[in-house]
Amino acid sequence: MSIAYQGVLSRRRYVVLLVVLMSLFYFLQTTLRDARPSSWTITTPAVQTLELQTTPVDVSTPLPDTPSPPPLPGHPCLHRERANATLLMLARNSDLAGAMSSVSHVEDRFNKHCNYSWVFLNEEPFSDEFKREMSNMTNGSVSFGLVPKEHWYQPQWINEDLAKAGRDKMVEQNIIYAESVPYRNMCRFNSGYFFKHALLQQYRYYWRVEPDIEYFCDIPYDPFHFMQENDKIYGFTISFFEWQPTIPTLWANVKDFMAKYPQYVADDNAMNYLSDDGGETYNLCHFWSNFEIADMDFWRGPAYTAFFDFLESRGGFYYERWGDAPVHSIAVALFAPKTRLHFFKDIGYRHTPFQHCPQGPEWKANSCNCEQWNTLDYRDQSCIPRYQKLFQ
Ligand SMILES: Nc1nc2c(ncn2[C@@H]2O[C@H](COP(=O)(O)OP(=O)(O)OP(=O)(O)O)[C@@H](O)[C@H]2O)c(=O)[nH]1
Ligand SMILES: *[C@@H]1O[C@H](CO)[C@@H](O)[C@H](O)[C@H]1NC(C)=O
Ligand SMILES: *[C@@H]1O[C@H](CO)[C@@H](O)[C@H](O)[C@H]1NC(C)=O
Ligand SMILES: *[C@@H]1O[C@H](CO)[C@@H](O)[C@H](O)[C@H]1NC(C)=O
Ligand SMILES: *[C@@H]1O[C@H](CO)[C@@H](O)[C@H](O)[C@H]1NC(C)=O
Ligand SMILES: [Mg+2]
Repeated sequence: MSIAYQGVLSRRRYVVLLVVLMSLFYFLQTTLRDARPSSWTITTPAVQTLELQTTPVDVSTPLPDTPSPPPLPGHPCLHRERANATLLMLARNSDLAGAMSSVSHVEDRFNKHCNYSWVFLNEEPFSDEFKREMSNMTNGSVSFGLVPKEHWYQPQWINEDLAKAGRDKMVEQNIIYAESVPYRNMCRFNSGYFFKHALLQQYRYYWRVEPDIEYFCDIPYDPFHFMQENDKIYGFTISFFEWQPTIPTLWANVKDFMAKYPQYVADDNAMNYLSDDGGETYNLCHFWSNFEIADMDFWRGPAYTAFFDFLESRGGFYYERWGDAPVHSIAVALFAPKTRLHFFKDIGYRHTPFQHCPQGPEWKANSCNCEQWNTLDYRDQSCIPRYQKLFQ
């Protein structure tokens, strides 16, 4: 399937969705005008929803954390060496069309200027077609890695009867991917193993890219250099609430871990992003990990190694359905000072069904092609208000 054909399909779908959402938006704007929040509302919804809420919201200028670098003449990699970093995609051979679409977005908006390498990982060998198509889409070096079996499949020591009971319970609760073991393999791999892959040992930073994502804006600076120069370990674009039934005992285990290893809990951490009662309960906020620009040396370090090993020993990746998003988010929020996190608010990004569209002057400067009202940031569903409150 050609990229052009994919583009037409997704454009048509996007237009239909846009029309539906806009009608809803205008309907709600007129009928719910009195309910308009005067400032950010901080509430935990009882039920998570996969649809963008369309109630009008205040999209006033966000509070600054670390500002983006000022625009430089020319492109982001002019007269500059590449950072110690790679683009990274985990994919199946069947993801080819979506993978091509994602790579073309990243190349077009950023990497055609820089030639950062791409690493593709899969628990099965990539097809010749997949390798040929990907190699043709970038001038960066491209490598294809096989995930070792012990980093992917459900370990022998997991009690399959218990795991099956956990999956069945989630099916009853209508949880997405409730019955899927491969999905659990993927979440566990992305939580604790990808950065151990041989092909990634030579790199410090990675930028995670999934099939079928979109970038809306030019990225006029190098986010890897930004991370390094500002001592950041974790960058995100979208933050909202996790589905509680996928992680019933995760927070209890996090509390056990903190009690056992208090030395890993950072001073000036971002606990108030994760919890509204000082750590007693988890408010379900997490960074959506399908976009991540992060430092693998943090994942490889003592705090995260101890944390992942502890969670792994509890079996929750299989008995429940712990996601790599809450696991990563909880770790970076607790085991590093909050100043080492970064909201890439100038990077326009979509992973269906949510997107982040820049609100400031960079929308125009960076040739964004998203609708500014269509952004998750200030909805009741978003955790960005809690993140920004950390820096008030
Ligand atoms: N090799 C391989 N990659 C997988 C597998 N399952 C998921 N992935 C990849 O893991 C990442 C996350 O999987 P997704 O299926 O996108 O999960 P999601 O983002 O929670 O859900 P979607 O809404 O379906 O996108 C993507 O990069 C997928 O390509 C698998 O069984 N094998
Ligand atoms: C990227 O690769 C192309 C083709 O090899 C080359 O012409 C270009 O100068 C490279 N750019 C950078 C920044 O490495
Ligand atoms: C991709 O393939 C086309 C022709 O098939 C070729 O002209 C082009 O140079 C290739 N691009 C890269 C980056 O390899
Ligand atoms: C690779 O670099 C060449 C020379 O700069 C350029 O013409 C071509 O478009 C680039 N290919 C891709 C896929 O960026
Ligand atoms: C890049 O980072 C990795 C991980 O920290 C390190 O092992 C490697 O030596 C670094 N490479 C360079 C060229 O600095
Ligand atoms: Mg996905």
